[in-house]
Amino acid sequence: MTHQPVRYSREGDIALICIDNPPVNAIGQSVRAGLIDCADAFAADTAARIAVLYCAGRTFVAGADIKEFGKPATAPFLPDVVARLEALEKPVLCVMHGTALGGGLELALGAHYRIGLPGLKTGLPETSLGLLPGAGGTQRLPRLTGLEAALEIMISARHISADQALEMGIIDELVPAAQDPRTAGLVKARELMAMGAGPRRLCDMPPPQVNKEQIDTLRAHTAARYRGQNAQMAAIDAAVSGAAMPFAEGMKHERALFLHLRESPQRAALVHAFQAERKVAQLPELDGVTPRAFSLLGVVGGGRMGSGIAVSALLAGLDVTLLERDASSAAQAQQTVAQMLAESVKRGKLTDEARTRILGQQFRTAESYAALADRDMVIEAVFEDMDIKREVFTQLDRHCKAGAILATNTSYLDIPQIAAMTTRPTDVLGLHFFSPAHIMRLLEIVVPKATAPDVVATGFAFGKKLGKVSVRAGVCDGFIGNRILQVYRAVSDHMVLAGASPYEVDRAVTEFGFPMGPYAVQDLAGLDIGFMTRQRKAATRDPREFVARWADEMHMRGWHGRKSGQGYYTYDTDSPKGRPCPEVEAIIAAERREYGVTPRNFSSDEIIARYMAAMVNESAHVVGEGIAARPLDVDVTLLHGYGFPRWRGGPMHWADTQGLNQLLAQIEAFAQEDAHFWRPAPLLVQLAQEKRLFSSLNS
Ligand code: 3H9
Repeated sequence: MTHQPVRYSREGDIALICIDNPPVNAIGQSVRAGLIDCADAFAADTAARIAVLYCAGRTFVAGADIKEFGKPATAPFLPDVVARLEALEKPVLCVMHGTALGGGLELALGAHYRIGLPGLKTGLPETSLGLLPGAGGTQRLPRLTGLEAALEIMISARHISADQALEMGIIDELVPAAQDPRTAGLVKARELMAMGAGPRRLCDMPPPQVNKEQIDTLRAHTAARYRGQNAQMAAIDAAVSGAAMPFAEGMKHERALFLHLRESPQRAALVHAFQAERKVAQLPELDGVTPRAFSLLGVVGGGRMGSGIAVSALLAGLDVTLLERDASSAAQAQQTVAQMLAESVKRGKLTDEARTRILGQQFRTAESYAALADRDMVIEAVFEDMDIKREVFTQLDRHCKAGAILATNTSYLDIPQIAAMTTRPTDVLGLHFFSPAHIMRLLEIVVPKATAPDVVATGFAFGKKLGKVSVRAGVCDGFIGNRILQVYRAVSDHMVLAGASPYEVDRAVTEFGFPMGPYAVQDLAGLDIGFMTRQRKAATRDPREFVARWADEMHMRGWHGRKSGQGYYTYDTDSPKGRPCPEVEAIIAAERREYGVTPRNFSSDEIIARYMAAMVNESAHVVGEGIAARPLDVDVTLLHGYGFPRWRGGPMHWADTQGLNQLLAQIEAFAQEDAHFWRPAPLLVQLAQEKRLFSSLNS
């Protein structure tokens, strides 16, 4: 028998409508059609007095089926399905469990009564996918919770807890003890029948009050916070306009706005980002490979990075021993970890009791490698120096048990060389965290050729446990992210030498959607970091490569960026975020004179054209060389580690929207000026010739 995604049955005088569409009961065409059939069956079933709508599996409906976006919409449409349910003459009770999101909550709002199971999370996260709630959410939720509360839910796209849902009236009741949705529904349905409850429709409720002043403030705030994005403002428009119209008119307006957003490039980019984040961990090399144990973790080095890694693991419930070289460094590390955990309590990520328990039972510092003998996995996070790493890995090899995984958090050193310091190179891999490690979600899992498949699988299982987005990277200087970063920073310096100011570059880049431009980022990281990187590379650098000496000059003057109050920008109490500095421009002007450069103007468009062309071209090199498994791995890396605007999908997705031929033509034109820097990536050339897109390599 073929699987029916929606089933109708009856228990006594209670009709049961069960959605069963794994994994998350998303509402696709077959579910919509099934719901209409079941609503008709219930209406015609004279023995049924009430219907219980619930879901099989781990969750109520998690939303409309994302896979249908980008394809022509097919009837029946979700707003009509919800309306059909709401219009029924007999009461419908909805039981929500798991994650009832987007179209799932909208479906529930069409029911006449709603109960939630413990652990329920609900919300309208459509704006995070570049959409607005398009099945009545902008019209029904404000009638239930008031306009402001409903708008906050839609704009933030956040998940609301069961308790909050009860408080806001989204559910009528929170089932006190864990029950399955069907049983909970039957109990509540009997109670409703005993009370003689009839249909209760949100569409019949009066529209919400509109406080114009508050809405104006919200609009201004939203426009600033979600700069460049369309969906949040459209959601406000749908809900506010709907409050001044009859329900049916409001629904029409919502639908028109929804369909417009559905076709938008921002929706395509945001859905790409959502799907790419899930696909990064789907790699053929992991199929059927069982990860090793990793619940007992060791961390070597208790600086900010090592402590952040320890905290990230502690928050995920792992047991951590942190090794430092002496008692005073260990005490310092203990303090840093305690402080980070206290901050997590402040941010609401942890209770105070849990913090005490973690520090008492899950965490300890040590000063001897022998303390790491029982660890399943050890991550080294010490200073970036090969001699120091040699000492660490020699000791780890000596003391760690057989089968323990030895990981390095290096951001650029040669991992095969580190692995060769041990007698077990198959057990070595890179786990490259981003700072602060307990907050940033990106984890590059760097895989030397010799690494055993179950060690790679353990890296991914570990990343998942920590709530990270893990991306597989091959071995090269900078792996995926920092390698691409070096190139788009370099092209910025090229433009500054030719006449753009660092402030013009930063402005163009932030207007494009990055939270900060490359020079503001360097100030934040510290100009001393860039100086050390240049020193490290000096010996092996190709003499044709342009290296800005103004950055060295700034470093020599003690200008280390934000922390010293002066970098590319001047930071003081008047300008905590920094203001342009004429002296920086003078230093740059002197260098232009040395090179005999007559400065020229750069428009924002030209800055972005060069910046993005450099980023895309290097990304294509990275994919072509197999450093990134697919274009989507580059996108996820740049989205989560480098502030790439999510609503543009990542550099490879963005490149596809621009047309690869056009990008290649630009790069070839730039190569006329500087053939050394602008080397068109063979993969880009090939795809452009074959009229294919980067996305063709994602499946
Ligand atoms: C909407 O509803 C529009 C309506 O207003 C209007 C209509 C007219 N569709 O994340 P996971 C897949 S817009 C299809 O790994 P978790 C997901 O790709 C939608 N598939 O699990 C993955 O597949 P795979 C509004 C979906 O436990 C698998 O399910 N809703 C959908 O970490 C497991 O997902 C949202 O924005 C979907 N809607 O998290 C909610 N959702 O195994 C989006 C998930 O092949 N979803 N899949 O990679 C989520 O936030 C999370 O998936 C959820 C589960 C919290 C539900």
